[in-house]
Amino acid sequence: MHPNRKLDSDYLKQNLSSKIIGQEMLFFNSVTSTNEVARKFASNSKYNGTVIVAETQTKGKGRQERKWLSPAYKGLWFSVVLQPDSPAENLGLLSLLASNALRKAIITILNVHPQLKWPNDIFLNDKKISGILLESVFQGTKLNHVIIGIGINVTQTSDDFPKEINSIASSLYSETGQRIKRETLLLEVLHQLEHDYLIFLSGDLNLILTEWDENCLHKDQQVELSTPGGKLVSGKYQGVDTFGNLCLLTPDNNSSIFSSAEVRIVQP
Ligand code: BTX
Repeated sequence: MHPNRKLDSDYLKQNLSSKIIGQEMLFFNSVTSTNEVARKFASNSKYNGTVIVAETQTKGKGRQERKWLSPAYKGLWFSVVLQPDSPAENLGLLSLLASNALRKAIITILNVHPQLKWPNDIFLNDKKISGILLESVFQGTKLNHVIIGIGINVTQTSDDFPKEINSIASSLYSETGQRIKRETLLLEVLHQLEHDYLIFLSGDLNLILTEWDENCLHKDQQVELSTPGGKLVSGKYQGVDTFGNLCLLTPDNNSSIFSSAEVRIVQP
């Protein structure tokens, strides 16, 4: 497969099976961040389900203003605009939904089983192969729109990652030895996302939570959380609540709930 092959937009449009997500797909060679492009459309109801795809990002974003490396042609870098008629507190669930949909798409295409790290990282063989950045705007107590930014490392080899992240990051090719068409994976991700999004809209939130929980990397583990305020909290991971928040049992036997933090597994 040619290493610098652009995504085939005609093939993608012709083979799309979803009815909402991806009906409108916008393709770019290079953008700062697909989430930034999506932001321009996101509040207009005409763009519900729109997908913005770029071959490379010059300012790909991770959470908390971290950088996301997005080398040209080597991965999938895209954002999905959604306008669910949903209470604001369901945002955390959408985050879990996105990572679980991605997990299922990877199983379907590559027959390997990634694991999920709260809130929405995807790991294969303990390496980060994908990341998700949700950005949202609220209107009162409701979600106005959500931008789900998804990055999937597809063909990078270990030389493609700078040494600071070389031991923690990897790609689907590096971990499986399988070369896949990026189009096939993108179509499957959009299909799974829509499948699970329709479940979310129907209100069957338990299904999303259960599937996510069963595939969680740190299930029943001792973890250390670093909160956005810089505080470190240790305890036993107890699962997620009905809003997708992380529940932690601290050493003094108290249950604490976190809506945002970084999770690190503490080796026994
Ligand atoms: P995160 O904050 O969990 O991860 C960012 C961290 O991951 C970085 O600080 C770095 O250590 C590491 N990292 C950077 N690039 C990569 C990479 N390609 N693979 C593995 N590890 C990496 C995760 O944030 C959320 C990432 C979302 C990316 C998508 S791409 C499309 C959309 N547009 C955009 O700007 N962001 C999203």
